[in-house]
Amino acid sequence: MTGKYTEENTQPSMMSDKYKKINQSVLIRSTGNLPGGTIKCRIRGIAGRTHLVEIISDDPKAEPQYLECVKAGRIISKNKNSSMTAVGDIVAVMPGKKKKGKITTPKIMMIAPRQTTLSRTSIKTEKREHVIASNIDKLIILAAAASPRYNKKLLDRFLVSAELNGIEPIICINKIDLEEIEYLKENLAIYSALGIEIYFISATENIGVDEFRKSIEGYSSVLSGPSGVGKSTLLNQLLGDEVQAVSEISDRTDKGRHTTSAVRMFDLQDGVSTIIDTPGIREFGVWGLSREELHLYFHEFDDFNQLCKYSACTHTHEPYCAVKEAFIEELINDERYESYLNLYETLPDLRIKS
Ligand SMILES: Nc1nc2c(ncn2[C@@H]2O[C@H](COP(=O)(O)OP(=O)(O)O)[C@@H](O)[C@H]2O)c(=O)[nH]1
Ligand SMILES: [Mg+2]
Ligand SMILES: [Zn+2]
Repeated sequence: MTGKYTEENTQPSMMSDKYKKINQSVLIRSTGNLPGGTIKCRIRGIAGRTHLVEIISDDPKAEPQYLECVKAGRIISKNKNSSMTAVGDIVAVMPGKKKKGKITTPKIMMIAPRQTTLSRTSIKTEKREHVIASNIDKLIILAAAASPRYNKKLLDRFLVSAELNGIEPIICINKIDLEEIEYLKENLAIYSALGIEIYFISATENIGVDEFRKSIEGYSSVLSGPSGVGKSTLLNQLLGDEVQAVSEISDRTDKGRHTTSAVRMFDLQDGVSTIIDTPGIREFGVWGLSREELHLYFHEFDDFNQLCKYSACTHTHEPYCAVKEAFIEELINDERYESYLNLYETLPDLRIKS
């Protein structure tokens, strides 16, 4: 049995809500009625125009069923200012129909509002949200003890982004076979002090992987981090090889170009947990946050925020700033404070200039 689309995701259409053209190929409107016969699916991979989706079944024991589909010309979606589709999205798909002896490609008719997203600023324009993955519970921030050594500024960007989007972050330091564990624990102690889960593992030596797996069991997770830190190696440890093959997808319809999906969803062997693999990122621009709000995501500032002389203190240059004083007195970790200043510079300033 497959789920029909009749629930909260579809809302009665509003008179004023017309389809709007957002680019050359798609018209969207934010609400509306779906035609009969659509089925509820989850996007597992996107390569070019091709979307690999899994049919969401009411029966948890049913064999998984997959479809390759494309976006319909008219879509019901609230994603006007963000990636139209993303891995993890719940969608309504109209199955292929017989036409002149051929079967038409199934089409995505509606994208359900996203519960959570892992987003970054778009490479093309800062005004658009680039959604890496959606509807996830946990963000696994994978970094390496060495080659390449973790970058705390990048960890901090991921942490801010996770909290901003309501995703629970987990820091996972791989390749601990290459560094003294005591040193690592001390160097990263600030994160456990902030209440963030942190694991020390070696994917090749299979150290700490089972313990780490327990932290993601029962959840939808997304795996992110720079390239070379061991994402593929860790995935292979977490999954059986045969499970991986299922999500292979490439766009064969694009003339000449053959793209493979960089972001893909996999199932853990327990049959409930999922993990989304993402390509290695070098830079990560936090999306949807202004400079003025940033300090709310650095929780070691919580005790000092209210004590600054100026209520709109940005904790960067103002006199009588309690946060800065705490930093000078070494009550606030110096690398975290530097990270704050660094991130602050990259975020938009929303104050009205007079
Ligand atoms: N020493 C060591 N090397 C590792 C470990 N995990 C992965 N590697 C190596 O790091 C390199 C990059 O791994 P890969 O999984 O491709 O990283 P990805 O780019 O994040 O997917 C490979 O040569 C792996 O064998 C580890 O725990 N210890
Ligand atoms: Mg890889
Ligand atoms: Zn201040």
